[in-house]
Amino acid sequence: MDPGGLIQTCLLVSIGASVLSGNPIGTSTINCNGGGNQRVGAVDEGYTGDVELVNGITPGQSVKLVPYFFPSHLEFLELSFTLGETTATVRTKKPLDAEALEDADLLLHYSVMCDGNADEGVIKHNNTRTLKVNDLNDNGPVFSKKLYSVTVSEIHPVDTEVVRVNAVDGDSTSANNRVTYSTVPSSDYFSFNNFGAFILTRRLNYNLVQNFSFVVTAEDKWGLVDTANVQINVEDFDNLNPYFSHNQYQAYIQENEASSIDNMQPEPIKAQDGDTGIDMTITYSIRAVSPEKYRITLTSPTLEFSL
Ligand SMILES: [Ca+2]
Ligand SMILES: [Ca+2]
Ligand SMILES: [Ca+2]
Ligand SMILES: [Ca+2]
Repeated sequence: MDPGGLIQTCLLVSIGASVLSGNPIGTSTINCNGGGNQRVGAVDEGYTGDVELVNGITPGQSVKLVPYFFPSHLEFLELSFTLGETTATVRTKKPLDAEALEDADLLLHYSVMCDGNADEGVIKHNNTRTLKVNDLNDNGPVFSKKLYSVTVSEIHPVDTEVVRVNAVDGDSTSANNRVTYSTVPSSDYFSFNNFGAFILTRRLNYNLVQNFSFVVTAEDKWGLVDTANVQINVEDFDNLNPYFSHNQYQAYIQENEASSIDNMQPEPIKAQDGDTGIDMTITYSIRAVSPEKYRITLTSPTLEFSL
């Protein structure tokens, strides 16, 4: 067998094994005399395990983990170190979360400090570290409400917005947190745009449709979804006239008699308002009497006939 091929094979096995064994993401050598800063590397969020192996600690020198810029970042980390040893290990206390690092550009900041004796006037130098935490798509969109219910007047202007839904995806990069919206069923009355807004596309008519129901879906690029319901209730507006059920009403009255007319045919005079969703008061009046020498008065809406 070719010896070169054998070496190559062994190396591949060795690299594979080191990943599986959970080696630290980065290694460094501490500088207790002047401090320093270093990028540890990058890792996907959710990672748990060793982050950094710190070498070069002088026997007897103590080191500690301290915050750098973002005190909250230390909630993810702890330092494993025993006095007298020359290495220390920074490891996770809990899974790394990209969303918790949004203010820091997804960089986890910390510092390993040489913990000199303050009484001796030793300067404690920061050895600052940054670890890039890659965002994964571990959040789906979430609607701000499960039910959006609005009431809109039937005279609401066409081409204007009626209601807008909103879903937020908690991921920290646009690749993972961009949301697209869709709705069912489609409607002749509304268009639905990708900002989550329902736009009225034709005049509403309370007498035809009193409410609309939709299901909206918000989806991120990787197929995580949330749904919500939208209810649009139409409110009647006083835009229609009252109308009589008959064109003509008839009654007979005895000669030389003044009385109330209560045998109206085909039925007592009654008008109804064209607007069915609001209780508008209807008032009646008599425009003209013919022949003019007779007088008819109206007592809502019974007719009183007088000579
Ligand atoms: Ca997360
Ligand atoms: Ca994420
Ligand atoms: Ca997402
Ligand atoms: Ca109306």
